[in-house]
Amino acid sequence: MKLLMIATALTGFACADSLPLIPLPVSVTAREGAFEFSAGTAIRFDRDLKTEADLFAADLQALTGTAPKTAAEELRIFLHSEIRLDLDAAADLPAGGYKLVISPGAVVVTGKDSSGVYHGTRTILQLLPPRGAAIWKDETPARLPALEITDYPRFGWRGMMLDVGRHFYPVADIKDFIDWMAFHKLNTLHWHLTEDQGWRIEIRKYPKLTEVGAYRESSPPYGNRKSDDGVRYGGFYTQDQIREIVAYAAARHITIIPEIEMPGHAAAAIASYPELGNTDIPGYAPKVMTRWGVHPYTFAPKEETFRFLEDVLGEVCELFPSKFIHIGGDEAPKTQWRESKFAQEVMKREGLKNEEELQSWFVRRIGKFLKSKNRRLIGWDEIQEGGLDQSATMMVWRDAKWARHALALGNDVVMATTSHTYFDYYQNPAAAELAKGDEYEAIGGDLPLAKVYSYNPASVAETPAQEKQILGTQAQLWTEYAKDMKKVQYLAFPRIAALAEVAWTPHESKILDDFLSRLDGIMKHYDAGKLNYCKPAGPPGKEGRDGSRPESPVGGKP
Ligand code: TNX
Repeated sequence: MKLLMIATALTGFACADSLPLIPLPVSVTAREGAFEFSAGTAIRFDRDLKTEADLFAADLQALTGTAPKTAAEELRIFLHSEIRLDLDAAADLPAGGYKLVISPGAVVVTGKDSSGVYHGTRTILQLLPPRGAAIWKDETPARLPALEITDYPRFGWRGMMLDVGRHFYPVADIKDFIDWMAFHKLNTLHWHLTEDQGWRIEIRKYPKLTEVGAYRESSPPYGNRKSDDGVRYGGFYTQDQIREIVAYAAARHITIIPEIEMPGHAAAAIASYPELGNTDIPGYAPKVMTRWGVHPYTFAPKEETFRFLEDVLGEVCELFPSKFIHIGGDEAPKTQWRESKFAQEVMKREGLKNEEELQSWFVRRIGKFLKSKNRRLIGWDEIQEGGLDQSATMMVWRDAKWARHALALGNDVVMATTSHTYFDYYQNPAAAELAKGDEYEAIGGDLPLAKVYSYNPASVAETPAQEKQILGTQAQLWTEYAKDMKKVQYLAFPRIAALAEVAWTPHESKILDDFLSRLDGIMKHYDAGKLNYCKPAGPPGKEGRDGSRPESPVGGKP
């Protein structure tokens, strides 16, 4: 054992797998020696990489306490110790890919594009000791093992969905969440901005959406989902805040995909502008909902609604440069459309056989509008139930059969299946979590870390062409049971690490035990960043990885 440790110290590391990197790079080759990184190490950058260089410099300053010198490549100043950030558009790498060469004399990151360079800098940060580690205080250089990494993502869509409708998080919390996504090389934040229980985005043309729709009169407390706390709750993001967050994410190579829910999960919007609902049904009385679950309020299929939605989406398109705009489409009960004479007349007029077809007709109209804005429509998998436009992308959350259905029709798909990506489920046994207090309540169901890790989003594809239609995968953070960012973190981490590897690393390279040992290193970064993550419980009857008993898995109090 001692001999092995000495050998490791000499060569830097014994094998690639022992490097604390998540997601695991595509290829790592060990070389002789190490690069000595210190506060004096400078960053030399290609002039098109100023943003990446500045962000990396700030990250390094957070470690060493000193802002590293940065110099554009064309300034031929001598730097005695440097990390070089280069671009090589001709490099034989997929988009987002990079090469990292660490040698005793220098560290060089070469990206296919700027996102590749950014990913390379995240790898370096994972290789360095975390913030606050003793080494940063005593001024000994940190040793980066000499190596060559060639790395690129498996999927172009590596995402997290965050629901801010059920609970609302301040701008600073969203930025912090984005930083942690970037640390894991995730690149898509699907921002679920509207819900029955709250509308969270300022729309200039319709001020009541936030005056009325952003507030509810009560919420269910933790531990008793069928009751009411009687406390008014709400909040929303101004357009300036949204621009700020979009720019913050973009600098970190994360695209934000906004979601505006229609025709269901729309009670808050309908409460703000009641004329947009099915006003001709008995007992029509929309309000911002105070309980979770599925509610019957849906937009009426009338011209006024389409004008409203196009105006809203017009403002959304101005705020969000993403190619995709998410229009929701999930869990839209058909009860009100069945009851509404007006909706039934529209169905007759348009020759639609049932309410599912009415939803597809609704979605097609919105799709046409988005196309006119040069955007692509994406929606939850229910939007295919009544027929589907070829250009629509399907976000599959229910059974894999809906993925197969969309793939067979030739549509693109993002895999977001409940079985493997619902981070609002328990990651340790529910009884153990609830024993710690009501604030540990999750929606239900089990989704342990290992199950997330086992996910193969492409398993539904039957041909290589279908495999290409799978754009990627994302995890969902529905936030009925996450009143603050601490609880969001507790649900998200460390499962986010498993998802990141599912989305980035070739499926054949994934080995659970190896992932878990690398996760030990990543958790040191979590600790240093004061992230409120859930410590995974060990196998039944044995001590957990952190020494705790599985009956009482340790986790910071949310
Ligand atoms: C279903 S998944 C929903 C959400 C809930 C979630 C809870 C989907 C597209 N809709 O509205 O928050 O279940 O797990």
